[in-house]
Amino acid sequence: MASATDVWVVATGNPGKRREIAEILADVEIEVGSLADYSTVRFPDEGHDYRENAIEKARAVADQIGQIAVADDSGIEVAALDGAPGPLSARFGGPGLDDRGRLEKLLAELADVDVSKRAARFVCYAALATPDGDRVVSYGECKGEILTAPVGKGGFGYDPIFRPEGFALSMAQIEIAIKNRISHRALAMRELYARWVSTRRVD
Ligand code: ITT
Repeated sequence: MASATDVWVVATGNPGKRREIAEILADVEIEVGSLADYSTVRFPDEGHDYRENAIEKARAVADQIGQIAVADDSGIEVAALDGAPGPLSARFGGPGLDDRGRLEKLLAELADVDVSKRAARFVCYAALATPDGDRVVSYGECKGEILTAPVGKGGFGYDPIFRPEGFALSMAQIEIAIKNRISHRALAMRELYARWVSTRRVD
C-alpha cells in the first residue's frame, strides 16, 4: 500500500492547476509537496501530445528534485474546431494572450456556430514519475459545451465559457468542490492515485 508519508510534488507552473490538484488529493493518503521549495527547476518544452507532455513534465521534475513528481497536461477540445485548441490550449492565440484573451479568441472563432453545435470537452492526462524511473499515467475527461459569453469567477482558464454536461452553470460558476469532483483533472488524479496504490501493493 502507499504509505502515509508519500509526498507528491506537483509539477506545474499554473497556480490554478496546483490548487485544484492539492484539493483533489486532500482526502487520500498523500502529502502534496510544492515546487516553491525548488527554485531552479526547469520544465521541458511541450509538444502536441498530452500524454507525452505529462510524462515528460513529471519525469523532468522528478529527476531534478529527487522526489516523486506529478504533472498534468490538459486542454479543451471543441468539436466544431476539429478538436482545437487541444494540447495547444495554453498557447492558443500566441504568447501575447492571457486566460481572458484566449477564451475571447475561442468565442470569436465560434461566433457563427449555432448553440446546438458547440460540444466540447476538457481532457487531462496525469503522470507520476519517481526518482527511480517508475511511472504511472492516467486519463480523465469532462464533456460539455462552449457558452456564447463568459460567466463566473471561479476556476481558471476556459472555465467561464464551459458548461459541463448535467449543469446549468459554467465551470466558473459551480462550487470549486463540485468542479473538483467532476472535472477531467479530478477523474485523472483519482485514477492516478488508484493505480499508484495498486502498483505499490505487496500481495
Ligand atoms: P503547466 O504545463 O505548468 O502545468 P499549463 O497551464 O501550461 O501549466 P498545460 O500545458 O497542460 O498547462 O495547458 C493546459 C491549458 O488548458 C490551461 O492553461 C488552460 O488554458 C486549459 N485548461 C486545462 N484545464 C483547465 C480547467 O480545469 N479549466 C479551464 N481551463 C483549463
